[in-house]
Amino acid sequence: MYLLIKGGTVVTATGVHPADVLVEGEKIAGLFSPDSTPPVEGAQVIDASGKYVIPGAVDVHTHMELPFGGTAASDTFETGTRAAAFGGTTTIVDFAVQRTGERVPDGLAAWHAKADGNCHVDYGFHMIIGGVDDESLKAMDTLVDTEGISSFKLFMAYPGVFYSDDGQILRAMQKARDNGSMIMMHAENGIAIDVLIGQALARGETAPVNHGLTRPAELEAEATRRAISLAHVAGDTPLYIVHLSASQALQAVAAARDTGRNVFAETCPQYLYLTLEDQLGAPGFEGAKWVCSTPLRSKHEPHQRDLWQGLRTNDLAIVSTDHCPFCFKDQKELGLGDFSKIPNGIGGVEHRVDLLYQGVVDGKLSLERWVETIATTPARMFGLYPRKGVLAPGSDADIVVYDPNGRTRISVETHHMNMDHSAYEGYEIAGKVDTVISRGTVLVANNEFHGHKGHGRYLPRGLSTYLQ
Ligand code: DUC
Ligand code: ZN
Ligand code: ZN
Ligand code: ZN
Repeated sequence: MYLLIKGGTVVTATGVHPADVLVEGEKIAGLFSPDSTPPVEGAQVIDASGKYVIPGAVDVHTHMELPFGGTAASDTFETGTRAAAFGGTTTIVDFAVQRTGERVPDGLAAWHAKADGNCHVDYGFHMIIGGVDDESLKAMDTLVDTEGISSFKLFMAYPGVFYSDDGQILRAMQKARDNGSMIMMHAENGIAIDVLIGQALARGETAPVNHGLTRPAELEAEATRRAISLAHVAGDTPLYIVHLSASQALQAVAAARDTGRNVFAETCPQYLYLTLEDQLGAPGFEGAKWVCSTPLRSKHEPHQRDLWQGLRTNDLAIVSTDHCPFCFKDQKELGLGDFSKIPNGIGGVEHRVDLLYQGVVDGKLSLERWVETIATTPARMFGLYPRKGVLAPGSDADIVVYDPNGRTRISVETHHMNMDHSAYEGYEIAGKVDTVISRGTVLVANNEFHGHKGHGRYLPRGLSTYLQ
């Protein structure tokens, strides 16, 4: 069974050139310059003229069905991966959770049970270690060796929930150094933040915007620096800072990278486009829609400018979504009268490819860098390359045809995520996802969904191939 994507402009991390892409079964069979494409009998042809052909995007930070603050993220693996596909994302890496008090294998089994047979696109897992002790440290080895999980997330935030203290972090980093895995860090000083939250509530400052005001950039920077130091002391464990939002934290990452360290960071579209002022300007309790951690930063500080620059210098290697959707009604509303009870998270798995393409249109990123930050580097960083993240013979045929002459208007009326609002309501993008192919199967064409749940398979991952 052949599929020929004809007449398009192929964009990869290393170049832009006209090429036809031939797919055989689930794999890419070859790329041909247009005048040398051989006739392929019986091939289904997709006309990509005037359009870009890019590797299916890889979102390495999602939270389908994450339990949080007495509720759970509103996208299931089924609804969330369908929305991902609509937005051109053909691989997700979600965070399996060891809850505090739970055993790691039990947490992992629960995550497999949520995802198995329900996904529309391929998926892998990182593991959140919610309790670092002798048993969970040993489990890290097993996960690397036999479960295809080569990255572990720790939290310097959320005391009492996911939090690890510095000693626990150091021990987990030493274990990761020994087994070759990556430590992913939620870098915010949660102990200090909890003091600020308590003081704000005592003053009667209960509105959503206080979420951001009690999580100052300096406490993200401090935790980022501390994580970098601990990784150094552990023996230069590879370290990946998640959802970086503050200029000061970016400076810490850049300084570590300038000394040659394996320190990496991602940011997310919400930090590139949304600000604290969006939250401040929202009427009543509506600001809860923009509550996420790390928080949105003020437009009166240079965070967004610096994040775009960090994407160009590779001090920010990846854009992922931290997709963690909660409905306004009954979920965000849990924080009415107390901002600290608003479930943290913004849903955006559907919009990352478009929002970053707008960065290309605005002259902030090259086409190659667009593809690199949303597909190629995520695959390399987390042991999925060259199966994912590249258009090359032998790679999975995960392909997006992107129309630079199309238009996307983001709205709750048209999105496919299981959310009753959109953090990006009314945003317009000068480009549009046209056709989405996962392992040779057309999932999205002409705005219609042709996939079926269960098509998406679990991806055991290898060690990172991005290290210096
Ligand atoms: N941040 C969020 O916004 N949601 C879930 C967890 C996190 O760290
Ligand atoms: Zn986090
Ligand atoms: Zn630098
Ligand atoms: Zn997250």
